[in-house]
Amino acid sequence: METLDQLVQQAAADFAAAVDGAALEQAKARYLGKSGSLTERLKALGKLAPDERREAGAAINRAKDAIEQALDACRQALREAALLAQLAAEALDVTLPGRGGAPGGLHPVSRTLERVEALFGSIGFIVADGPEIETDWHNFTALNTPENHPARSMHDTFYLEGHDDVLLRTHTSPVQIRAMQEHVARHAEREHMPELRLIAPGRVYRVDSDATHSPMFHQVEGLWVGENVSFADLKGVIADFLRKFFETEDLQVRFRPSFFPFTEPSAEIDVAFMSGALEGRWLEIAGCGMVHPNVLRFGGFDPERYTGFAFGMGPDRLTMLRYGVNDLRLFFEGDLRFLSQFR
Ligand code: 2NM
Repeated sequence: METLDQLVQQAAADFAAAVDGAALEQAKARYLGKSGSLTERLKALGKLAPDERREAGAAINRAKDAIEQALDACRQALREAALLAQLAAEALDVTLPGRGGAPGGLHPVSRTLERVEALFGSIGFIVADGPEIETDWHNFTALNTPENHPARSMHDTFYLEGHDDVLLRTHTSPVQIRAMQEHVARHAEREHMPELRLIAPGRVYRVDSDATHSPMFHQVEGLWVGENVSFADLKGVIADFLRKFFETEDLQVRFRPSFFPFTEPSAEIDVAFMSGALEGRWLEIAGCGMVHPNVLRFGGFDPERYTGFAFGMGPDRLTMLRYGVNDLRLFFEGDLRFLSQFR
């Protein structure tokens, strides 16, 4: 039979050879378990004479301590190895550059508005804005709209509850009224007033909702007032703008007589592309006209001395044409699958 020292050495070697915790516990059982080799020796003590028993028992206990120490050392080593393996497996390279967020982008209608502002800005138009909640006077009366005009009805215009003279603006024209009044007040002392050139982009509201109408939509209106502003200027400015906006000289522009309360004469502006999917089809794109003398007067200008032209167009529609979008509602649903195509 092997000596206790050999047993201890054998146990230590077995423990060291264990590849994981389970193997180590199995090895332990071979020595310290119920019928482990060391346990058997303890049991055998009973067969020894009492005087031999004490010394043999002490030797076995020393061997048991040594085996348990070896076991602990191996348990510790396995734990450390497992921890190192886990750390290696879960290692993060904190020096890698961050992934970052996906870059956002402007809404397609905002892109159109920026483009319109830049193109008109290049010929001296400033951008003006004003309140979306307006008075009946600024939205209708100052724009020469008769008291009984259908646009003033509750079917067409959102009024604020409890007010019959406060409403959500139905166009950005009240901005032009405010701008005219401010301009005239600012230059009241001068013999020659500088020209007023502005565009008014923004949200407007009408009681209307279907595939081609949203109760909220966008408008850009423009205004040029001066001492010799003519319909010829209007035609040149608009045609030039449209060719630049659509980035093509192959664009036909026509002015079709029409009516608006705030302009006289008035016209609808149609365009026809000379290539592409919409080739040859006339599309209504804007309204325009010479500012009505009553409107100039409400704005503070003397209509005997000053004339002006104005126009209004829908940037939502301009955006649909420029990008080939076929449903207006896509602009207002906030669906990223649609919007991210314009990044
Ligand atoms: C349009 C069509 C024609 C317009 C008129 C004015 C103002 F305030 F100067 F009188 N601003 N915008 C106008 C004229 C708007 O939209 C289709």
